[in-house]
Amino acid sequence: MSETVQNRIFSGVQPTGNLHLGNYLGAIRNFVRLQDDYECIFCVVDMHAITVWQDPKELIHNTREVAASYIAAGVDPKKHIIFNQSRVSAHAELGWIFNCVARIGWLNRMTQFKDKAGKNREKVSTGLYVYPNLMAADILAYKATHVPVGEDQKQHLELTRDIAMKFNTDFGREVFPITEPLIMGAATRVMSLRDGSKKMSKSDPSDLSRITMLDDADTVAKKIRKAVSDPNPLPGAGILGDNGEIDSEFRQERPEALNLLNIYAALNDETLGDVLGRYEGKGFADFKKDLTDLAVEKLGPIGAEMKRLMVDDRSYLDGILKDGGERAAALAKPVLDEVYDAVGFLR
Ligand code: AQP
Repeated sequence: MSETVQNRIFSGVQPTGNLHLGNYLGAIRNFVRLQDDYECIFCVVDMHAITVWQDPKELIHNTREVAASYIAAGVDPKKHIIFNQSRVSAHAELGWIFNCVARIGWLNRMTQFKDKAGKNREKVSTGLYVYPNLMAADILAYKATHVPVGEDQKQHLELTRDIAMKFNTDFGREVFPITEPLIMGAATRVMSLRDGSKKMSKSDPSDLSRITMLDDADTVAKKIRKAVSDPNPLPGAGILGDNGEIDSEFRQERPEALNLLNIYAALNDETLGDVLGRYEGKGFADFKKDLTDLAVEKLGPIGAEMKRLMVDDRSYLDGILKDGGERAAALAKPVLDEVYDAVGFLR
């Protein structure tokens, strides 16, 4: 039987291009911070990416881009595992079993599917619909005990827990752990620079909506300059309640201002209160200049290292993914053996 290692993390990012500040602050930066306390498996989830059409050449490029971002941000690929999902067949194999464990009603409740499919429900791939089952397989193939999740992935992790419980109950064995979410600190949701009610996203048609991890200093400056804001001066810490909650009127009426303030606080590793205290009464022009300098200071070196890895050190990068894939496969093999035995597959 494969053992459950305490404190094992699985997480991933889709190689769908335009890796952005939200992916960095909401996911990749947290990976770096978790690596001292957890045994980490960081995946480039290329099988999830193809649930919507991906150009094959771009998919390869984007897979390297995500892997490079993990390494450039500071994940240690020797100590932890970095690989792309399609290298390890256990994901697809366990994903199929979970297609037979999860219920249609559970998937019908997934809000991300509803958002992504929109009015096109009949025309999207079946992969997009069963995506959460594959995500459960990603996590449970390694018996991961913890998954760092942003707001948008909470529901999918709940489904993973439901699948684990149903599998354990159906087959009368405690095969899978009930994975715990790790909700990370501030800026779990970075919003679009063009519309403070929409999350910053790779697939937003407007380039100006996001700062990417590969943007150069001029591009970052342009995007922040053009970011939607308002003519009013910045508020002070008075908009925060006793428990740090943000005044609902401010949140509703100035979502873009709030987003820029949150981005600043997250990049500078401080609280929103600290930022508000410093900028109270100032206008957006000054604030945006400072935010630009900060974003360039924090993202610039990471972007430069990503480019170096992708262009000058591609064989090193590919070697990391290959080695990571072999190590991941070795961890997943006994789990899959246990699952096949529980299910009754003759081997
Ligand atoms: N705006 C965001 N703020 C904070 N975190 C974010 N993440 C994504 N957008 C934000 C986090 O990044 C991780 C990887 O996301 P993903 O690649 O699996 O796909 P996604 O969540 O669907 O990301 P995108 O960028 O919005 O892509 P598209 O446009 O293709 O849907 C996750 O941990 C996610 O929480």
